[in-house]
Amino acid sequence: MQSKESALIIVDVQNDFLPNGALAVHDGDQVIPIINKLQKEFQFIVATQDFHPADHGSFAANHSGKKISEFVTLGGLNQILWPVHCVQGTFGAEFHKDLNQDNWKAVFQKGKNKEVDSYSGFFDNARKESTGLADYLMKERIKKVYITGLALDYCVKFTALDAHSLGFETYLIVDSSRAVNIDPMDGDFAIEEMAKQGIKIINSQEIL
Ligand code: VGL
Ligand code: ZN
Repeated sequence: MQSKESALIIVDVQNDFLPNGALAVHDGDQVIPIINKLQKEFQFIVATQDFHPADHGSFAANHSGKKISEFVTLGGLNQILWPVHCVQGTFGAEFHKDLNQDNWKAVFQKGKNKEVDSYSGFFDNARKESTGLADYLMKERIKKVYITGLALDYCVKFTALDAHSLGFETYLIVDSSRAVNIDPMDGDFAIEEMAKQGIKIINSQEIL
């Protein structure tokens, strides 16, 4: 069992990021049994949820003449365009039914402001608004965070980078995470970038 100072952060294990979902991550469903085992080792568990309004600016469908994986400017930032995904109130935004939610302390939703995307579970991409996750973890005296889920090259990576920059001792549990891999190397590059920043890359076996 991990100490009371450790938190497991489960990132975006939602139907739209799983096989047959709108923004399916290859083999995304394979993370679920591992995450359920990991949850038994943590006394403190939180989850993040990508939770967009239907008119969100990250959706290609909301920019006439633009296609998925093309770019626009959103919130003053370069924004890649995604298929419509994780729309509030839809099945795609729900957590997978096999993911154990019984011991979660809280869920932090992100991507609710249509004017800016939000990959990290802590801040939007412009770092203007916070979800409250950092204050919550600090108030609960969490010192170490273990981050896993979907997708490795987007929301997991940015959540881990923010956790590290906020001063948490940060671990990426890599075998219970999968990348979108718009470019086939994106997942590998994401791991390299996290490691270079000082995030510790581990396998679930090191905990289980
Ligand atoms: C994500 C792309 C768009 C993620 C969310 O959860 O990694 N990726 N929205
Ligand atoms: Zn999204």
